[in-house]
Amino acid sequence: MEATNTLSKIFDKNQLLTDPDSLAEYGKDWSNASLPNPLAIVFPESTEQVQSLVKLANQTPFNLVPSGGRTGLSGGAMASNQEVVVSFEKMNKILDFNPIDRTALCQAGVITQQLQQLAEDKNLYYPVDFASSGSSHIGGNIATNAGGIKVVRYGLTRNWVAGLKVVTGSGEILDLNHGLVKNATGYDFRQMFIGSEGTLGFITEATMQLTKLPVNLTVMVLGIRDVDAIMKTFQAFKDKMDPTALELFSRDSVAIVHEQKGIPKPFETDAPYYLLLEFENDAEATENLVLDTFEQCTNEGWVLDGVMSQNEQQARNLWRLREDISESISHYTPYKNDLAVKVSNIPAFLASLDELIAEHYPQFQVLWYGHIGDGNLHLNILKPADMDKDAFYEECGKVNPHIFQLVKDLDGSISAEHGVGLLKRDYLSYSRSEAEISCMRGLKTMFDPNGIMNPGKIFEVAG
Ligand code: 2HG
Ligand code: ZN
Repeated sequence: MEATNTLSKIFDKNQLLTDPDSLAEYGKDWSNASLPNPLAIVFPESTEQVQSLVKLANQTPFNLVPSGGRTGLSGGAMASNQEVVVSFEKMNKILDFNPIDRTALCQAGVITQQLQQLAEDKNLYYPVDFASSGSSHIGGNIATNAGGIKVVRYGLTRNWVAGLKVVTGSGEILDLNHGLVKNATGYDFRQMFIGSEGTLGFITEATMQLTKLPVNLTVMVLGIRDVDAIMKTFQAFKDKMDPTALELFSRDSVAIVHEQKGIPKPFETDAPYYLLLEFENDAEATENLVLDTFEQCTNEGWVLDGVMSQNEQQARNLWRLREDISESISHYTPYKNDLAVKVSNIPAFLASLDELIAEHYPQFQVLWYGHIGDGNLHLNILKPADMDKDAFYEECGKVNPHIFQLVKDLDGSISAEHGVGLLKRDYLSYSRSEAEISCMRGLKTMFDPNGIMNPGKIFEVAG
């Protein structure tokens, strides 16, 4: 095959795989959004090698799909059309640490946990965190502008990218922002590449900002009476403090994590919803404030029961109630939605969504959980054991327009943190106007004139 022969001019035999098992493995991500069918997988070890590959791909031509930890849930890393998969696994080094700027220069394939660990070793903190931190890559996180469980305090991955090195679709190397805090010299292309899902170019290095370590993180899990009480409790705590996480999950989520992972329920009292609150327990006064607020919410009848961690191990165990949900439900082949509205719109959103679900999904088990502190809710519909996967997905797909219309009416997002990829592509217009999509296409043409970079992701390539 012509393309594989030419690839071996750039990649030695340790940097190129074409065996069926590797093609099947590297051609997909956690979404399993389509069938993997790549041509080859390459493992570059430098920005220059990526540049040579991109130039070759433009000439030959063939298409490229970037591959990080492949933990994506929207199909952004699926390679189903004989593309060459570019794995950043061998670009996995932290090249530099600067204690004055508090930055770490990472190659794209550095694993999130590796950066978190480096920060901790230096008595600092990399705050972007999620269940897949043990396998997701920094490059992939940036390409989807990953969110996770600490956004309410620390924001998205975007906030922590001080500089980027990218290879554009036309094979230019761009070194963007150089780690600067201030830089008012015109368009900030760095921001274009964050969240672009590899459609404009590939990230090869990133300068990541670190911050000070939080003090004595303490976790509280509260059993909540009903939907109305969720927001009231949420507000009561937000008014008094600045939590590092504020997460929601439903009774069924707890039951499944208990059944699948053996994680004990937080307390005996049954509750339809749970809130997980994490805060810096930095003074006796803080703890007293939290306990007073807890008492206030209990007296109001919003909170039915609660538990607070007394040490790190207990905090970790309570976190598992929330963090283990996604993996615990995976064998139910869930149909996933990742929705966001402004926090002020959550009550209206929850109420309408509840009605919609009761009307359209009476036959399915629906699971709620998410990052309520930043307005992001994950809605997972579980496949009945006796139902065929395709039939189930088709059924769920029919309800999408209703859900997405609701999101649109509230000026929300149809993909808060998982990206558009393949799975949300056909629904993009519920969150972005035609004028915006047309500007996106213009940008794509500018950075990737031959359309070789992760084609078909975010939007269909023009025919
Ligand atoms: C989470 O918040 C992840 O746990 C996965 O974003 C969400 O499984 C999901 O739908
Ligand atoms: Zn999430």
